[in-house]
Amino acid sequence: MIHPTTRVLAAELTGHVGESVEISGWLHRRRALKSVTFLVIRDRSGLAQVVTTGAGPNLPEETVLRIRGTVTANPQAPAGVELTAPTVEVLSSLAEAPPFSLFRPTVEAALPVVLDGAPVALRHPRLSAPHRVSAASVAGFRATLDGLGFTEIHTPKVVSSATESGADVFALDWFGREAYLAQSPQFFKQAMVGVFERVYETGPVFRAEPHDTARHLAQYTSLDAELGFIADHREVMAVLREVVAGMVASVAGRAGAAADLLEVKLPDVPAEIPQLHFAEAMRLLGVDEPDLAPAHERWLSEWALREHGSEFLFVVGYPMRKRPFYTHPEPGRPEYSNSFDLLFRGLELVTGGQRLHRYEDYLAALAARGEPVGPYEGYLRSFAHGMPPHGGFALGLERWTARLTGTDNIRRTTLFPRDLHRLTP
Ligand code: AMO
Repeated sequence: MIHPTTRVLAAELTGHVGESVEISGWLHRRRALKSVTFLVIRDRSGLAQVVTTGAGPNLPEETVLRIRGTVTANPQAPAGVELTAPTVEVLSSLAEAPPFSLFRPTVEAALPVVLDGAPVALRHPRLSAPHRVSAASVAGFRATLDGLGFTEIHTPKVVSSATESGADVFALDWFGREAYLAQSPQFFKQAMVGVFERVYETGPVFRAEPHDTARHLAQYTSLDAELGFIADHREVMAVLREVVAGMVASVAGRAGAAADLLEVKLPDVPAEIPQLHFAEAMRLLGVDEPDLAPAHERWLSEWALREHGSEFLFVVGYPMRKRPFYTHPEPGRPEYSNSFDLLFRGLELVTGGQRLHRYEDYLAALAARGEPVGPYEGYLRSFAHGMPPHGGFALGLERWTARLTGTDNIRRTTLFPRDLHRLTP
């Protein structure tokens, strides 16, 4: 038998003026003045002020408390209410002092200090806010794709062959056999188009890239989608546009307070996101490269904002030689591909495109790259048994949240980052 809780949340107190209520949370701040002591209590909804006459209980900050008191209107108190005449019960052990003050409006500590202390540091409202934005974004991703007839799938994160490129995989011992951490759910999501037509997955992926940058992690969260019966990559881009708009709307609706705290400026998602062919991008940039460098991405983003008033830009038609073997070439211009990247505020946020779907095309693509068929045998079975034209995309969740919240480092949008140097906490 579960007893209904009598707990009232901090944000709900305004609806209970004059009543005796019970709140629970962490002692965010204790401030003793001459004749009164203020206890600020933090719970998942926000902060509540409690006033005791006299010295009040001398408890260390972060101790977990349950407090019963009378909700009293006070225009000077945050949100206009406070709890008076309280009785205080301690629920945790008396808290040790956190590595830095969690009650100050901002955190001055350097990023490594924050990350080392993450389990406690994340209690700071400004440090948890990006993760609330992230959670709301994922909810929007799911809701949009659910509405478009997609099925959510969960695929293995330990695999027997590399999915994206051989060089950047973490190898591990799997009962005496060599195995790898999955770089993406690419092959599985394609195979599941053969079952469900439209699928999506949100989950961890692993990249052993030795990049020590503000936008690379060795483990990140990939928001993947794949859909069948498309004419070409442009249908995938249209779905992606809906997804991004759904994510923005969900952040506004479900994480409004966190977004406000971080002064997030939510982007407008144009009905039609501007697009630029890779060859045209090279011409504008005045260079001739097989891929876009980070500085090129920043320049093109500024160009899209200037020319089209858009914070998003599709770059389509990347050269085939820089794309994985499953990529569909551009009809009539086989050196280019039916693939795209979506740039957002200066950064590559999404990669996607149309895939090969005929068995014989896969055999030819692997042969042309001098790659053996063996490791891909299982993957290629789907194509031997009939697959529709299809395509999909993957959006890097941490990059999205970082760009959205304007943070300088992707690690601030990851609860417990894993990178070249960091394996704890
Ligand atoms: P790709 O390898 O380009 O494509 O990855 C897709 C998106 O994932 C993000 N991303 C990263 N985020 C943080 N740290 C990293 N090391 C990192 N690497 C990539 C980026 C990127 O745009 N299978 C294809 C997708 C597809 O075609 O469906 C793939 O994985 O935001």
